[in-house]
Amino acid sequence: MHVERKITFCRICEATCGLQVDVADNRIVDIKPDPEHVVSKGYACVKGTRYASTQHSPDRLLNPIKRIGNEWQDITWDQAIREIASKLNELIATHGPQTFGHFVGSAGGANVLAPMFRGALYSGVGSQRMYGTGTCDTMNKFRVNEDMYGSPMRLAHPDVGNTDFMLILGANPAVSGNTLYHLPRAAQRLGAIPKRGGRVVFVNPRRVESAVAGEHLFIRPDTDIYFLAAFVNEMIRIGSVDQERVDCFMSNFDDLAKTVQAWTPERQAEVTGISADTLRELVRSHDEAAGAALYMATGVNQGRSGTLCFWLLECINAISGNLDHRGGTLMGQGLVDMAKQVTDDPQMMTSYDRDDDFPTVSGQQPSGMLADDILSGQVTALIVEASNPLLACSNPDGRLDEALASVELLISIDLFRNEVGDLANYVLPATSWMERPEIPYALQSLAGCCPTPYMIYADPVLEPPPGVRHEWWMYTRLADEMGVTLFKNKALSGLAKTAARVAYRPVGKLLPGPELLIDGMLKSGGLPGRKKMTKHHPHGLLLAENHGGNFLGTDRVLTPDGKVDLAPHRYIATFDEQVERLFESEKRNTDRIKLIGIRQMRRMNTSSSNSPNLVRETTNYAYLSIQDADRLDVVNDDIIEVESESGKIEIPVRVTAEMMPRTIAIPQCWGHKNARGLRHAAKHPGVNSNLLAGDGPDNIEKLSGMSHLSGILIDVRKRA
Ligand SMILES: Nc1nc2c(c(=O)[nH]1)N[C@H]1C(S)=C(S)[C@@H](COP(=O)(O)OP(=O)(O)OC[C@H]3O[C@@H](n4cnc5c(=O)[nH]c(N)nc54)[C@H](O)[C@@H]3O)O[C@H]1N2
Ligand SMILES: Nc1nc2c(c(=O)[nH]1)N[C@H]1C(S)=C(S)[C@@H](COP(=O)(O)OP(=O)(O)OC[C@H]3O[C@@H](n4cnc5c(=O)[nH]c(N)nc54)[C@H](O)[C@@H]3O)O[C@H]1N2
Ligand code: SF4
Ligand SMILES: [Mo]
Repeated sequence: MHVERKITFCRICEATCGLQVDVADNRIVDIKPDPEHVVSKGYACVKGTRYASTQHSPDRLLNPIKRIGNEWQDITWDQAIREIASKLNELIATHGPQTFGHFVGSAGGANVLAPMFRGALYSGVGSQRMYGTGTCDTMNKFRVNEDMYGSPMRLAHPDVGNTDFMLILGANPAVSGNTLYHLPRAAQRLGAIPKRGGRVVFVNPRRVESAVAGEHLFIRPDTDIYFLAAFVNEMIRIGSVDQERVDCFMSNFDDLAKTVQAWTPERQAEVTGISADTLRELVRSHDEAAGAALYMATGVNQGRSGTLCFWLLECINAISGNLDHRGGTLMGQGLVDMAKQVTDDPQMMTSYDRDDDFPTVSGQQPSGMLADDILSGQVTALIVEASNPLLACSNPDGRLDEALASVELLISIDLFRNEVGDLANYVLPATSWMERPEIPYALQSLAGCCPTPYMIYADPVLEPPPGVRHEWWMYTRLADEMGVTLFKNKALSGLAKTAARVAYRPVGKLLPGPELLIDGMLKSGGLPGRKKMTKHHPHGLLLAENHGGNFLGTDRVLTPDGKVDLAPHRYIATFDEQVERLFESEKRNTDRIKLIGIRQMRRMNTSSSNSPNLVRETTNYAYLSIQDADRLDVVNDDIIEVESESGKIEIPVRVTAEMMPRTIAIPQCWGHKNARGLRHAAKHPGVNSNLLAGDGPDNIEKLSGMSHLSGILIDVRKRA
């Protein structure tokens, strides 16, 4: 057996760690961390090193399949594309283009080519109905970037290697691999901050794994808005504002100051669980640090005020003089200036094109409206790509199952027949990241969200099975068959369609495919093309360090006046309308329990559940504090009933000192009870905590369309 070692990088999470993959006969023999990768330097987690069990799973789909009643039939790609295109044209002719929806999941974010072709198909058809788990994840940040800096993709990242003070709210980078900026070896790199005399403080309702790198403070879920408002107010009171920088480079400081003036450290303490003294001490320490950065992620994004929270957090970074400053937060430079480019793309800029008052942000409509939009007849055809929204999204009492089952034409593009696939009319098998040529995530590669700037390109490690296809190919073939022009350009559209038509014929092997676009991206960044990158820089190529001082006062600030907007008027209005009101209800509910989620090292959302080498537990558990367990009279393995306004579940208990009292954590993305195409997952289904999350207008954050998935009020009792 001839074993060949190939160097690549993992695309399961945003850490994109370097990997060495030993391959024989087009199968993975072994995966190890790549010790020579320029940033991950020999780190990789178990999800990456055990990917073979997903890649070579006996459940992997190897041909397109079509559902006829309860039976599945293997069909050819010609038949699949022909039948789907014809049904789509029929539905669009009857109901108009908005009837054709799309839903993309997190794995779609790792794919650099698919989004261009997916976007081109939908804009060619004229449909804006593109949803995704982005509105379960992080759309609030894109909204704020657009309003403060002029583009959704102008995203600042902490200068982890040089900072003296980092405050991290609602994130657990040591397990999650971090999100929206590139930080492999997160535990080690954050742990280096206290070692060099700085501080890292985790603000989190759970004492998370990452907190071993620094300090930890409990905060009551979904109260970060009061903490952040008081932080800004206290900064202004003690004179921790870099007034010169604010005057030169920022607008509307007075409106910001006025908005937060009622929020004293004492007032926030009434609901957050963080004392006034602790907050004052943090603000002083932040003020004294030579470079300081605040960062937040999904735990705060998924609350009811995710956009307002990120706005205030970015204001703290900006008015303290830390934005665009070494040791603070930096604006990276990618291969191209994607942030500038998307400002010319109406699909990517915030619009209010729906009938309700929810925005489309960065190309995504609220996933929390999907069931409503389907059940009201607005969406009759839906492609779900790389996602399992039935488990990942709010699904009050299974309403999304009911909605997806009623879609006239449902298509799942996936490696497996997951729960959505099971309801679909067609499942189209896609290539895995091991089978794709790629550069890392767009935010890393094209927007430069990288504290250690570098670039890597990897050829496919494996030949895809003969019956699976890349997503770019599927979208292009559908466009061809439907008669849709791609890229609003007949010549380009013709080229793409020809490339797709011949891609799987012998002649296709001789012709360049869309990988050429990756060459184009590398070369626009002044780097060698793919061939030279693999030959000379297989472990990545370090790029010039970012020292700051390259953003404020330059044409990279894309707002109309070239200044950072510290008080977008919609935010002030929303703050005034919402924050006092929610504070009152918060005070009324201090005794009640709130629900949050947990990411687990061996599971990537729903995607790892079918891997016997990763998931051996038979169920997920509800984690609760010792105080709550005493009060509820439960011990480990007792079953509790958990009820919210939207649903009810039963789940076994684990008692732990990690949890803040009056808070329960349940690992999300479990609940594979209908997983007929995922045989291992079906053996350990666990419980879907998103049956407790509401959907529809009352459960969606108005500025970004984010679903309310964390900090949900619940009632808990021991099962009789
Ligand atoms: N309560 C609660 N709910 C949450 C969250 C939370 O914190 N709390 N987190 C939310 C977040 S941030 C997210 S992103 C979502 C995650 O949910 P999703 O975005 O749906 O992601 P996954 O479950 O990882 O992936 C779903 C499918 O992608 C398929 N897949 C994997 N790789 C590929 C590929 O290369 N191509 C294709 N076509 N398919 C592929 C897998 O087989 C799987 O069936 O969950 C959200 N739900
Ligand atoms: N192992 C693993 N890695 C993953 C994933 C996975 O499923 N498994 N998913 C990937 C995806 S899609 C994403 S988006 C990223 C997300 O990356 P992270 O955002 O770092 O994800 P989490 O680990 O869920 O961290 C969220 C934290 O918020 C806390 N929290 C919950 N509610 C609140 C609140 O109201 N306030 C505060 N301050 N904290 C709160 C939770 O206790 C939790 O520790 O992770 C990615 N990486
Ligand atoms: S941390 Fe993320 S990128 Fe690194 S090996 Fe694990 S799953 Fe892959
Ligand atoms: Mo996510």
